[in-house]
Amino acid sequence: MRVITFGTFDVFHVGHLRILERARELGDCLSVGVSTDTMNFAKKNRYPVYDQQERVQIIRALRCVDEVFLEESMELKRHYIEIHQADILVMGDDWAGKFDEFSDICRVVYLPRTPSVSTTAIIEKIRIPKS
Ligand code: C2G
Repeated sequence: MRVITFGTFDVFHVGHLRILERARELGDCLSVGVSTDTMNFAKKNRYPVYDQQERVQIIRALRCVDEVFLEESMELKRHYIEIHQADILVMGDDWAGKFDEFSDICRVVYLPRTPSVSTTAIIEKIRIPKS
């Protein structure tokens, strides 16, 4: 079974690791689409802290990950699922229901997010207060 998932994975943390490990356990090959800096800017109006090459390098180094590619656009999801011949699409449940349209070509699974950890919270925690 081939599994695919997508994400930004900025300031990599244990919530990211846990979803990738659980996704990999659903099959025997995990492909990960890492969103580009441009795609993030278009969506959130800010660039990630780590640039796309750094984010790709980190994801590629993980034992639970078999393939990594850049996700250029949300609109290309069907194309990515098809070219990676994915049987299962995994996303965190913050995306619940959002990708059900792909259930005609693969199983769509939303896994519970790891509580109490997020890139935004980490950035807030380490931000040095301006005096
Ligand atoms: N995640 C999680 N637990 C957390 C934080 C994140 O399980 N505490 C999961 C998210 O649900 C997501 C994955 O980790 O499935 C990546 O999260 P983000 O880096 O925030 O990626 P996102 O911006 O949601 O992806 O096509 C989708 C895009 O690439 C956007």
